[in-house]
Amino acid sequence: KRVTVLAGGVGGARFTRGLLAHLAVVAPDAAVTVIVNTGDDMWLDGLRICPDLDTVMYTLGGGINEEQGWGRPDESRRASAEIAAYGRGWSWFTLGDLDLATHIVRTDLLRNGSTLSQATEFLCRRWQPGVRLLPMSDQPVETHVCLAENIDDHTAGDYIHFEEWWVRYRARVAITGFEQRGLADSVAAPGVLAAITEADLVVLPPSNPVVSVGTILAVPGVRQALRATRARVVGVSPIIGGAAVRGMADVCLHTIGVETNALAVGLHYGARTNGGLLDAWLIDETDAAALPALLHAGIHSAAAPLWMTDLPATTAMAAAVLALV
Ligand code: GDP
Ligand code: FO1
Ligand code: CA
Repeated sequence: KRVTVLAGGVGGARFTRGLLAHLAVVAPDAAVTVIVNTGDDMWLDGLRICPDLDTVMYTLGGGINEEQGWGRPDESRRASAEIAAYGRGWSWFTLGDLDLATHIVRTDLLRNGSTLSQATEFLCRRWQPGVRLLPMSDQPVETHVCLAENIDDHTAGDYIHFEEWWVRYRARVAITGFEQRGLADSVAAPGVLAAITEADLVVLPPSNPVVSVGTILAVPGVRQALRATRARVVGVSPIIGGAAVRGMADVCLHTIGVETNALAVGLHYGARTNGGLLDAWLIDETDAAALPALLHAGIHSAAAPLWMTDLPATTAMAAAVLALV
């Protein structure tokens, strides 16, 4: 009846779309809460940008650019071209004109005293995502990476924002680790801990285990809430056949010393019966050889097709998650 998802951007958003489609058929009265990573958030051009919140909001609200997975379709870039003409902004980070309106409204709300939760609720009044969308925290938390080499105007040892490393350098510049600024002192946003402890099912969707789900898990109280909830906690592997399906999650995993395969990520989350988080773990059918090791580790697992190629495939994935518990 009450389902809570801990999501990043594209992977979390697409999975939740399939989950909603499946629940519409089997449990039309189910209520879904999505707790979203805000570690990718940043100030740019004087505006507060929340990439993962917007990706989930646009995807579920029917306003996403399906090809690129983030931002709006039919975008224009006149405003960012003007900002670039002043020599300001990040030329390698696209802020489309339609998307800019979202950032302007959000920043206006924040500057007038709204919390990020309140601003998100306001934006969702327009987009009607069909879920309760909660930022993981109302305090700013920003993931930075520590560079292991010199690049452009940066020196080894410098920290740069995660989005600069990810988008500008495509994660191809070596790093020594992640620093989640503000995380230790952050407080879970209103409703976040209750959404976990009072859920009937909690899903870790196929989001980046390090910089998306990992960041949410590190908000004080979240891990304990997951350990304490009477809900089943089910994860869906973002790794298929030893590869990050889209994006560079493999580099993130390598940085924290986790191998890029469905077994290693499942063991990284760990069995709830053994100090970890998972009651169950869904892996791709091509990774079925990992099932005995997962079961041995106390994680109830199954294999199913995990490519979110279209809505029917994603809906079937959500069905497989529900079938596991
Ligand atoms: P981001 O914030 O936009 O990077 O999105 P997320 O953190 O929510 O998800 C990104 C992760 O989704 C990637 O690292 C992939 O591992 C995973 N992913 C993307 N597409 C698929 C898919 O079709 N199937 C599965 N199983 N994982 C996917
Ligand atoms: N991703 C890109 O690869 N390039 C971009 O220029 C870019 C702009 C952008 C603007 C707004 C937004 O909400 C998301 C945007 N993204 C962009 C996606 C996103 O920030 C990252 O790919 C993920 O956060 C990585 O986890
Ligand atoms: Ca993200």
